[in-house]
Amino acid sequence: MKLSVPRRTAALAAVAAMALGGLAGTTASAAPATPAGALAAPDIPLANVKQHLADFQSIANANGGNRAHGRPGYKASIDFVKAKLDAAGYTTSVQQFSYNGTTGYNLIADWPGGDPGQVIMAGAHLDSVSSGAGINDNGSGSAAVLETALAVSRAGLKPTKHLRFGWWGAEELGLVGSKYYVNNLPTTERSKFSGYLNFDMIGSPNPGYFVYDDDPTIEQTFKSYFAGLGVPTEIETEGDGRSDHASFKNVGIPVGGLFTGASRVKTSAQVQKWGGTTTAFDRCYHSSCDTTSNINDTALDRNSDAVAHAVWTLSAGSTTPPGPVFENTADVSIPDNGAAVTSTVDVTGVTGNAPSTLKVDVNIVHTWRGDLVVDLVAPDGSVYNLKPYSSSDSADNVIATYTVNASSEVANGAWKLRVQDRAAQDTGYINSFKLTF
Ligand code: DTR
Ligand code: CA
Ligand code: ZN
Ligand code: ZN
Repeated sequence: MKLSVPRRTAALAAVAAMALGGLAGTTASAAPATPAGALAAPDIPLANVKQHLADFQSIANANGGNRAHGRPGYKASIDFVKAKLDAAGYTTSVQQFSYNGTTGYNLIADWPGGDPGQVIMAGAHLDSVSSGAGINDNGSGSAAVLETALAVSRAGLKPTKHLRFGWWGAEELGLVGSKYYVNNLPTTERSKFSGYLNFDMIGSPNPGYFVYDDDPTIEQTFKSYFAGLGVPTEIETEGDGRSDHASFKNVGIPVGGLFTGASRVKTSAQVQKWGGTTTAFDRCYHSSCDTTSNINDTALDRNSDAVAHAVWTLSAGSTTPPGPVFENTADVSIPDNGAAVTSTVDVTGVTGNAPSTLKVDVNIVHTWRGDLVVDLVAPDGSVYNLKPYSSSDSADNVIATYTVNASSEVANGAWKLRVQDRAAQDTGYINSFKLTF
């Protein structure tokens, strides 16, 4: 049992703080396949996406068979996705709302960097209906957006625009979570959105390939991707109002998205185009059989890769090679409830200032990480809080990548990772500390 210690009100100084700036428009012309100077998106590994679906299935199995609003399986899904994003260097926040007398949650994840006045957001609803696990509806969209966000992190993407990702609660009850999010965005914030991309049911077992017919630039981005695969697409006609993009469209934000079909029956002409059978695109729509066996792998793979293509293209991201790396792997013991200790890296040979996306890889072994306050101290003594004290975070170890806007700091000099254990019991040590410029 931890001793209660006043929680630090942690002002996370410049750790990917994202203030949003002015409006950026989208052009009506067709988006280039990959803008000049931007690199093509990586392939999204289908196996990774399917692993997320398997994890969603396990969560449902362990929580009454569903991941519905107001049920334990939904909050467990939020916690699952959030943990992966935190470990990948995202700035995450969980937005609570109330509906039908129960608490709902939206998860928002910001990728540090990019123009805060031009926000590209990709999202999916994370809730299922109460009758089942909701693997296609909408584990498929949630998993593809999650894996794309993780791919952004793996690539060290440096987008021109600011990237944000969202997982919505209570969509099945009427787009409740996404409406709450948009309605609580001040008008000035809404006007900074360049676009919102929605992914709801993108792995249907008898799939069609539908593209939302909303913003022309976003629509063309998806269409050209599938054309490059030689896969014909159709305009999604029944989509208006049928998923979370409607919340954004209703306030004037450009939207787009993908869909592989629900209970509607595939026509014979569509069978000619896409294969499959003249039955429902998803015969398990809103049913208990919407499990991991209710997925078409080819559709899930193609659509996951299309998500990444759109995120890379519309944010005009480029993966510039990472700069020099400086690391200290010497173990430094952390006194229990005692004085702060440091691990130092001496940076040399880097001209000018540090970047706005300085990567700080932290590896601390500890049996109750909530005890720890972790700071990055620049050569001139400026302190950047990476992790605040938490009386409730009882998990082990701090193994994370933080992205710090250190652009006001001269690069060369002694950079320190400073760690202090603020509560008695549980001990640990700094295992390693690495800076990538
Ligand atoms: N309402 C969505 C499923 C859905 C039905 N038609 C469309 C069109 C476009 C996107 C999604 C949908 C749900 O049940 O979550
Ligand atoms: Ca893939
Ligand atoms: Zn649904
Ligand atoms: Zn859905």
